[in-house]
Amino acid sequence: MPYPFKLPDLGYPFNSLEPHIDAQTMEIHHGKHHAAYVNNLNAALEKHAAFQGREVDELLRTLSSLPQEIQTAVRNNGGGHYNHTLFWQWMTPGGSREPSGALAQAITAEFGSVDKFKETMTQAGMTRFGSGWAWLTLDGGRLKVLSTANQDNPVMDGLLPVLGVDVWEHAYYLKYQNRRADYLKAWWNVVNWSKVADTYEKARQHAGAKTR
Ligand code: MN3
Repeated sequence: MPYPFKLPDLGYPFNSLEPHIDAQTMEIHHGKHHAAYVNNLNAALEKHAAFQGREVDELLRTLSSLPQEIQTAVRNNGGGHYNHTLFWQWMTPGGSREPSGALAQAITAEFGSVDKFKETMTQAGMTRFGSGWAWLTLDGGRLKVLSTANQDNPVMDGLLPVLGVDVWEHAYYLKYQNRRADYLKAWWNVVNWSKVADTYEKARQHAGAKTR
């Protein structure tokens, strides 16, 4: 849905990712941080009717075509809205399921094993200095782990994310304080692998369409 963008429902109760992600963090992260990205994105587009028909991913792919005075606001807040909308879906209560099917095969082919992949993505999150995200993306038909600063994401480089994890302090500080490693270790317990399989399939179709 394009402008005016709306805060999507979380899809599960704030406390349902306990003990891995605490309820208060989820409530503030969704109800304050994500809500602010949505409100600020709408505010940026308010006086720019020509761009109000664009979906958020389209805005992020076409940042350089936007009026210069709103590019930074759309990048940060549109990125924030896009990233968090997926992030909530990439988590699920009672997780601990492993990838299966084509996704598991691709992960094993690229990284050697699911555990090696988790190590690689955790490392990307650990080495991102300051605020940002670690991503699994599909680039040139191959799975690739990378990280971005702030609310940047693979969409801005013409790719689609397969999986992403928020490593801003607001994602973990209440429960884990400065222990980002503990947060990332716990986070793997709530990954929604069936949703990741969906976003992998979308990324494959997107990559296939680009090369045709
Ligand atoms: Mn966040």
